[in-house]
Amino acid sequence: MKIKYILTPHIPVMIVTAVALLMAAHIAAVAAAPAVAATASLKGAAKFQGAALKPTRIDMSSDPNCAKAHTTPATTEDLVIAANGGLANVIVYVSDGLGDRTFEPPQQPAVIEQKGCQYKPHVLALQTNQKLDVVNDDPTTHNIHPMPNNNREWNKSQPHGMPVEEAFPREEIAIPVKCNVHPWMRSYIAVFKHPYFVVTDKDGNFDLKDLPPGTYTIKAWHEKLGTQSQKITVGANETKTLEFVFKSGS
Ligand SMILES: [Cu+2]
Repeated sequence: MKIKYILTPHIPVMIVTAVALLMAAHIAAVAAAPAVAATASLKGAAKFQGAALKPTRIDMSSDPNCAKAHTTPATTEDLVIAANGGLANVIVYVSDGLGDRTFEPPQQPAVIEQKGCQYKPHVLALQTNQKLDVVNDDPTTHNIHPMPNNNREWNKSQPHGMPVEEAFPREEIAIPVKCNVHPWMRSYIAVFKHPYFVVTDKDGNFDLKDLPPGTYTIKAWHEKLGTQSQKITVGANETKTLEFVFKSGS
């Protein structure tokens, strides 16, 4: 009976505490939920201006497992130009204008595949601390080796099917990546501390969505043709068009 007497007065206190905690959690959740804010978008294209350049063939004869994967000769992807002049593999991103906002990495991992002894995609962009899944479905061993300036360098041998998981904690545009086994294998990985970036598609087009309205410096990066910059102001629910023209040798 004595024990009961001691415990009983605590139960209402515990209930009150639990209710208070639940209420606090609810208030915190409501406060943390993002408001449905009006957003802005930037749409456009990267173009190549200059003499037509043919892609370079890759000789994969040193590894028959790589050569066998191609029915037509594989070509380099450092300059992919569409028939209309659209330039692929350009990273278009917010370089300035976000103030001191901070962003959590997305739950979804970014994925880079080694397919037919080439990196897919050739240019990948992801957020700081976002998980990177490196996939090797080729019937050969690769050795993925990013060579960063601002992140830790790593170098991993990856037999067929073996999972490799990594992440880059610091912003860097962009990290050259090579395979230590196959010298023709090259890609770039760009790391951003915010989610406002996009890579142009095979026709050179991009669509940068869900931007907070504001004034931004937008940059467009290409591994061979350098970086271009434009300043733009976009309002709530507004879409603006941007074009970046890259010239051979510029
Ligand atoms: Cu390789």
